Amino acid sequence: MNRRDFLDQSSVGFAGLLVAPKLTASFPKKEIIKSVTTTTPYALSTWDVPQATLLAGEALDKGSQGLEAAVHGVAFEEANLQNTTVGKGGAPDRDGNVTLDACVMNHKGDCGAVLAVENITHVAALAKDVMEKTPHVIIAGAGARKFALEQGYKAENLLTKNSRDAWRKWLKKGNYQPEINVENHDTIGMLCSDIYGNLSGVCTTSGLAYKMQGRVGDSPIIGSGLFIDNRVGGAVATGLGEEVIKTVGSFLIVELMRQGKTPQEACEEAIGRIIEKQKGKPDFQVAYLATNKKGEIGANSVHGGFSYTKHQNKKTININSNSVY
Ligand code: SD4
Repeated sequence: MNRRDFLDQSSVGFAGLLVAPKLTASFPKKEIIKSVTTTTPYALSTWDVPQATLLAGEALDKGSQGLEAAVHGVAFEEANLQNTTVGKGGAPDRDGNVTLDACVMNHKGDCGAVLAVENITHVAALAKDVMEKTPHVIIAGAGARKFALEQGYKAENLLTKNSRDAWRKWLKKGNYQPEINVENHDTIGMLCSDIYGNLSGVCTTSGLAYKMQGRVGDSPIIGSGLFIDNRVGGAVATGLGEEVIKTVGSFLIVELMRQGKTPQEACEEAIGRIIEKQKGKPDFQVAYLATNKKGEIGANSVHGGFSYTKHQNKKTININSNSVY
């Protein structure tokens, strides 16, 4: 069979699959839903990050679009040297290189991501630039750094004295395993609903502490660390990226919400999918945060200790998530 015949036959085959009725029938035609609800605007972020969530929330209150607000909010944590899992001051890989991952997705379904970027602090903004200023969705490594410098980002040493000292201490342990435990997670996943109720999101991280060089987790992978469908809702993940990727966690949650589950039910189902593959109680943490178009919010995690921050009606509060263990 020549290539042409193959393509013709496949397109017939695929077309056959695509006309399966219910997949498209129930979607509203309009991409952007401009209904102002009583709950919007609001900003949600994984973990206890009041300042970042407040900054995003205030921007939304002033009428900023969701993605601008989210990128603005997470920039605070990217520059926060006390946060050792995001941005500058993030823990390095096992060879001592700090490599950052981030992605963004807006209400139109556009997205951008950068993977394993060195020397650039504000990788969420960089992912947004990939989305807006290049014909691509993902740019990795040296290419992402080069693009950042071309865009006027400053090259910085992201390894602080504290993170270097902690890394050297870890090296002395000699077991050469990345730290995949219950406590070592603080990736910032932020979901913003603007004054029109349009949803956008961001995920930014330095990834697992002492990972192998070049390892990339779920955080910059659209559908795993973050997914938005403005007709349905949005979800973000934090925790052991390998497990999130295996279950395409954030996409799964949005699809479950599309089928009628609340954000809470959808997060619980997605955590359940991870746990059912383990033999007994997992020694790692994964947590999800989700919201839908009604402004309902849900969160769930494998282990206790996960919380999220919400800014709404000029108040910023931290809320404990429920968990399986
Ligand atoms: C990763 N999900 O790279 C990230 C880690 C994380 O807080 O959430 N850290 O797998």
